[in-house]
Amino acid sequence: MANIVLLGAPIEAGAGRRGCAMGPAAYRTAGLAEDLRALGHTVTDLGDAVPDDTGPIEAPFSHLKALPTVAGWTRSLHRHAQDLARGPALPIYMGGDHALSMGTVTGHAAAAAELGRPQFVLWLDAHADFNTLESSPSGNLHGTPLAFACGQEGFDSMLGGPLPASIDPHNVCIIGLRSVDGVERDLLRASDVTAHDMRAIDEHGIATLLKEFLNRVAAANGLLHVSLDVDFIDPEIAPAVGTTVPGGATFREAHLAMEILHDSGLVSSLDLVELNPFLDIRGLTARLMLDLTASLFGRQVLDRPTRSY
Ligand code: B3U
Ligand code: MN
Ligand code: MN
Repeated sequence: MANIVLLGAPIEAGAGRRGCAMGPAAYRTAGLAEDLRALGHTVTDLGDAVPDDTGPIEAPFSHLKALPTVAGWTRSLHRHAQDLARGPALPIYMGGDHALSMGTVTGHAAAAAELGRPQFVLWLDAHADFNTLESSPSGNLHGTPLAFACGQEGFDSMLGGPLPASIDPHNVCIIGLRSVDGVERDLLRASDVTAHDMRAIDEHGIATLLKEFLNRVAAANGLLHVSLDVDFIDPEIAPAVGTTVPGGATFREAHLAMEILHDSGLVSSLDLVELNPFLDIRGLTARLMLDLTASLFGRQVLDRPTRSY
């Protein structure tokens, strides 16, 4: 059984609309800790992280939104993640928009470098989040965290200096892609990142794509951070997200991915990002995210009582 810590990261400054700051509260209300305990895990809720006060930071490009706020979150979450990665428990970061991964992924990368182990990242998302500060078409920083974590240039304002350790793009796998910007696509192609769009899922099945990557993680004795964006899932069943893109992962594809991740025993940290409870329908999306998390932590169909009517 796992020893799990929950850390809330109520950041919404990276997204184009407000509401993600309510994400951690929604996960608590829906009963994330209780669901994980019901599976036999030990769960400690550490409460919510607080962003650093960075003072004024001049944005390198004027269209960037809320850069000092996002930098404050990045610095705080980077420290939290590095500390938690050194400890015995498996952290789940309850977002918050995807800009929170600027802190979590880089914190885990720094801790992995201390251990001398390779850090792998699985990015489950409709978007690549591989824009740089310069290429971002919207100025919304939740479109940039993977580029930052992979050591793309121009991000020194985020941590107030160069990254202590970046993620080797060869150790990154994105699954679920269906919206990538022009320059972002060029950057992605020029990198060593493995990127699977929805067509790849249609043609090969999500199990094949995921297992290929997990075999690499296992062969390298790597640590695995999973970053789960709500918009990975089809908006018909996960509507509580600011940037809906049709044609996402189905209920079964998403659960199967979580079940395979559980069986691999490789996951060492998890982000749950982009839940916007303000856009939800009676807690539907929050509950789906809980159920997916439960699958990742070992819930199986036969654990659930069959309801009879
Ligand atoms: N690639 C676009 C859109 C986007 C990225 N992530 C989300 N939306 N959620 C951008 O603004 O960078
Ligand atoms: Mn994202
Ligand atoms: Mn997305």
